[in-house]
Amino acid sequence: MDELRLKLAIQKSGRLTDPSLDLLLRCGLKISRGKDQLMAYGENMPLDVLFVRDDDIPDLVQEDVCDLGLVGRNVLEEKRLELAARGHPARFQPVRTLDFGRCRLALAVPEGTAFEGPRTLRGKRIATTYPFLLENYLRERDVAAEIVTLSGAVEIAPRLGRADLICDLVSTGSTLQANHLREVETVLESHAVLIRTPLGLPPVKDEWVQRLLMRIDGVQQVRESKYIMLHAPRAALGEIRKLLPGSESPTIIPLEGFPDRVAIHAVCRENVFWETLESLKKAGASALLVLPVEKMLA
Ligand code: PRT
Ligand code: ZN
Repeated sequence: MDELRLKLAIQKSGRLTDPSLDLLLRCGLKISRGKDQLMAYGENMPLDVLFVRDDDIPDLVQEDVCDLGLVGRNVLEEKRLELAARGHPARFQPVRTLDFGRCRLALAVPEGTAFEGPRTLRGKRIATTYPFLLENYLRERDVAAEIVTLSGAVEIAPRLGRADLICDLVSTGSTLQANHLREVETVLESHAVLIRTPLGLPPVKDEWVQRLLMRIDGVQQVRESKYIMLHAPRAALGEIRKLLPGSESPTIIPLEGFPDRVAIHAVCRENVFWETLESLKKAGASALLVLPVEKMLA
């Protein structure tokens, strides 16, 4: 019955590994994974996890080895362009944007070098590990430059005289700074995405994909969500509802012995700050309580 188990590829060891495993854990998946093991068996779901290099994840879905994958948008879009250049359509679909792996593919020039927009790039040598994304960026801006494709350590290419500037991933910017480079343009905003095969799956598998998607949505909503409880004068209900951040329909409960006051319970889909609590208090609220939300299913 192995063909009825979903296969999901995630990064074996790197920046996406921990947040990917954490997401799956929060979705309720229990896996047993030995060290250096390539595959982990889902004990409580028909879903197995394959641990691979992030660059291989789109290919595994493309070639139907895996049904799902968790990968950076940067890797995905590079692969899509590479496939297109070879005349192949991509056979993976991004189905969810995830709230980790944030970074950007950006152009950076050595400190002290002028940059006046993309036309400055004309005739320049640009080092990158993302030649297709860079080529696409240059083509859209009608700029002819030389792309120097490297497999890593892009940030030292200008110092080694191999390139005039670089196109690389940036998150905090400290690597650029350490290498005396200045970020000048964003080529692509990136974050982790869940991809799936566009192929129709057997109903049992498809049902689990839907369940997983629903759980992922729940997990992501919950991260920011808070449950808030308070007492308030009935007369201030309108004002208080307006103050509750990102809550749709609060529950209003009468308070025994206090005909003019009610209890309000609401799920706020944004963080609740002290300022909000202070405003609520000013509007007449008391007994304010803010709790984290553990799970959510819309
Ligand atoms: O072995 P494998 O091929 O699987 O791993 P890898 O080395 O290719 O990837 P890895 O683990 O470095 O990154 C995996 C994914 O994480 C990337 O494809 C991005 O989608 C995402 N990501 C998020 C990042 C960063 N942030 C990031 N900062 N990937 C790389 N970096 C690099 C950056 O280029 C710089 O060299 O990390 C360094 C530190 O960045 P700063 O700006 O914080 O200094
Ligand atoms: Zn990689």
